[in-house]
Amino acid sequence: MAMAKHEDLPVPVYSKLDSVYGDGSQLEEAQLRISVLSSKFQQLFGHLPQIYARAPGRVNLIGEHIDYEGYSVLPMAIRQDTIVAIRKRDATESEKLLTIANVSDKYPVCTYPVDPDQEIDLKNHRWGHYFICGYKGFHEYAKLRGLDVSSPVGLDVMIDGTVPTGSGLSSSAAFVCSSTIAIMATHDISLPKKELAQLTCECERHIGTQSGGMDQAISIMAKPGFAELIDFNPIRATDVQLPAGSSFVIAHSLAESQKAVTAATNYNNRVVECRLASIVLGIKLGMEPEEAISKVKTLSDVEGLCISFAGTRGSSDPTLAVMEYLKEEPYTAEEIEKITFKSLDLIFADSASSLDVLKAAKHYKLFQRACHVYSEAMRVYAFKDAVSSKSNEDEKLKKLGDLMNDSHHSCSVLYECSCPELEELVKVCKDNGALGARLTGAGWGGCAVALVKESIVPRFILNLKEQFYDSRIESGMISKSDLGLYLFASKPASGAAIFKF
Ligand code: NG1
Ligand code: MG
Repeated sequence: MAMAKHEDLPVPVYSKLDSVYGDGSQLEEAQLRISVLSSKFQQLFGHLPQIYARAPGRVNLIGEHIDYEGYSVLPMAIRQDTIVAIRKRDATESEKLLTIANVSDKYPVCTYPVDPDQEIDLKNHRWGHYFICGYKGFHEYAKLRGLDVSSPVGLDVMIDGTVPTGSGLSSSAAFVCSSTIAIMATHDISLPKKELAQLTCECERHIGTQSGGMDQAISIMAKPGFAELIDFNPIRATDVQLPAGSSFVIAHSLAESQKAVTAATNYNNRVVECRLASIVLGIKLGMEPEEAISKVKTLSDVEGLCISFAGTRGSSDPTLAVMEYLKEEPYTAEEIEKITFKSLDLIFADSASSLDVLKAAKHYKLFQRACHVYSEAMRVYAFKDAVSSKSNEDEKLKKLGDLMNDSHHSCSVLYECSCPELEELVKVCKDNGALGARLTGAGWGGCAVALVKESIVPRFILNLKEQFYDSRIESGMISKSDLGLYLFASKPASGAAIFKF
């Protein structure tokens, strides 16, 4: 009998923590976290939780800002995660509320009605909104599948997260995925990981960022010891064994990236620019404007058209179409509308967050954004090929490092999603022997990831401490005892899991 594929299986249910946290110091830490969670839960709600669900953060090794354009990416899960403790209230219990608490005092208790159709108040960002993303998403799914959860009951919830927030390590996806899994588990519903990855991606969009599906896919489908090549449409994960003798060091720039708050000028702005670039390219490559607007959603949708373009050029590389048909100077809205024969407001009429982008934008850098996306998509495959090539370890590592450096340069110059702190940090990494270093996640702050030979990791970390962090410790930006939260080497960790003790 053929073995079921990993992505077709449901999230595993364990009765012991060591199935996820091993048997070392991580296990001890997890035991402590669970005991704090359960006692605080009992204190607040007067009952113990029924179920715990955990989902990890991730570091993206290469493939930035291309998941929402339909291109494959290559992340790995990190050990830091979010654990959700949950109890479904009895239908007879009078109080019908979603009560979301946190073990940390930094996060005040949030309450929401049990209404699955509630709107998330995006203008007033609250940390509990991420749980509601999962709550809404679960009910949308249930409705679609005709599952009977028609009279929703209250949920008592307590969260413990160790993924640093605003760091490009996907604390948000860890939170949304663990919440969704916890809610599903209390309703005795489980589904294959690939479906859950798709669902949680849609869940997180309720927060107002038009994100791709990378973070949720890796958080749910990760396997210990492997990075994953994640493909979209449909979502699929392929194991990638990283070369021995190397390590990835994650270092925080200490600039916090508040993606949910700055979406209109940063993240969603780039999604809109990519959409406009793909529509303009579609038209230039022979589509009728109306057809391009209705059919071309992403830059990967344009690729097929480039094959016919290959006839005149001898290559179907979409960057050649970009060179030929897009101009380097930024486009004004009027210039684009002359090509599309439709106002931008009408093109994006069904997306409130895109209309926010249009209001805030002065111009649109179609050439630069498209160049980044197409070249970054090729670097992901080059990275995967280099990992599995027959060359010796040193050559492999050099190739991987070069690709990471090129990726950073493209993010910084073409996609403009870096910031001065990240530039400084990436330079410090390279000066200290990193084979490659780049920003990771959305950017505009958050972390860098550096590929470092295993043998120099301790020295490398010490040098970064001296050259980047010490002055920031002195100025009181972070405390010395917290340095380990901002600077650490990471191995590929395991994906989401449910605990029932
Ligand atoms: P971060 O900012 O690291 O959560 C975001 C998106 C990803 C991807 C990267 C850029 C969300 C939830 N995630 O990651 O889908 O587009 O930026 O590659 O918005
Ligand atoms: Mg995020």
